[in-house]
Amino acid sequence: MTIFKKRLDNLTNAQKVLISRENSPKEHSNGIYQRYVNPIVTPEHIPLNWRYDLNEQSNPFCMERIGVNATLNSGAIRFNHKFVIVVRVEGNDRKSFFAVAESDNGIDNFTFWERPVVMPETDRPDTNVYDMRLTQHEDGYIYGLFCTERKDETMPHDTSAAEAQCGIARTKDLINWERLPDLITHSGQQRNVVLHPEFVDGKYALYTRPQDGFISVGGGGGIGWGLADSMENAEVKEEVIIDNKVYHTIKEVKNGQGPAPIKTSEGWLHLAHGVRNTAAGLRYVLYVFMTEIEHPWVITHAPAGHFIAPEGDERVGDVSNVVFSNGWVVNDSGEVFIYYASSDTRMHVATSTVEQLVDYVKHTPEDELYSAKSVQAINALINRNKAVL
Ligand code: M1P
Repeated sequence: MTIFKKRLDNLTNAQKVLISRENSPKEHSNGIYQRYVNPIVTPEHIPLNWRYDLNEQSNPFCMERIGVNATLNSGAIRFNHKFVIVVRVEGNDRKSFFAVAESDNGIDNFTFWERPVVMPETDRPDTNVYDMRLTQHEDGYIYGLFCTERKDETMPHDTSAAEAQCGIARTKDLINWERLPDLITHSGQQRNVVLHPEFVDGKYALYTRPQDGFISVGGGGGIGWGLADSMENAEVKEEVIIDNKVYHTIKEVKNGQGPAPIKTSEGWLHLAHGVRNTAAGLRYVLYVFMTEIEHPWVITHAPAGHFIAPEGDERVGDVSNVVFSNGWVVNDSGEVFIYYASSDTRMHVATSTVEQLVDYVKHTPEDELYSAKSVQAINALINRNKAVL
């Protein structure tokens, strides 16, 4: 057997085993959500014909020609009775693009569609696109809002100076995308922009994240909120901050809306990420909050601290100590599938239910911002427990 045939057989078999293996819940759960043993999508899940020249004549050593470095921050949607995620695939060349993968049960056997997404461009080509938030809007379209990154032309000599803005595209089938002009806001840069699924006062409503620089939000930051008359030429003229960065919390340095919120009988459930600084660099965790049904910009419940923080192997990757989510799905039974990436490297799922998450937001104490108050909260719990035991 030739080197080519042997290697290709090995690769094909290994990928089959990887994609078809069952995922199982991890032993420990905090009662709020359930983690799973295996990541759901890794670079090894990427189809071989995207990475290898499969012609033995032109690739006798069966070398990988186009490498994939990471599969991360994925938008998610229930589509044609499948769990569908739009994965941020990052090549070895550092360029990210989108690719759709689907699963029947939402926790394993994720398989990529035939080709990556061909995203149309505006007059200003995107250097890099990533972190798509999918919203099934009541206007009938599925919108994908994502970060479009380009060179910051105001700093021509700084080869790492970049500008982040919100790219907008819409689709009905997740294959053919109509690119719309980038969102206009009156902040320097934008990342983590998410479209609310319903009209508010007859307008499109957007969660934003204004920032002064590309990495640092500077004096800006917080999760913002604004309305736009249309998505064909989306402009948020007035942006208000609805969830601020706060000193000595998990969102001290920056934060950002995750996926579009889930509507429940008690309010809108939101998933977001918060960032603090440490001697080891930035630490990204996920947190949850709830807003009023009629006023999705008004927070009603904000549990203290993180909801999901990097754990075990999740802590290590390209950008270590990071969990990030821009996709979750609710099925017909009210089960919630939370798709999150660890350390900008691979995708995971955690499951919960709407009922559990509503209980979590309503009954987890809020952050009272002082150590003494945290001790008071624990003592109050001990006292309540003494009364029942
Ligand atoms: O590297 C961690 C994350 O950093 C950015 O998030 P934010 O804009 O909140 O800082 C994004 O680049 C995100 O893709 C990345 O996972």
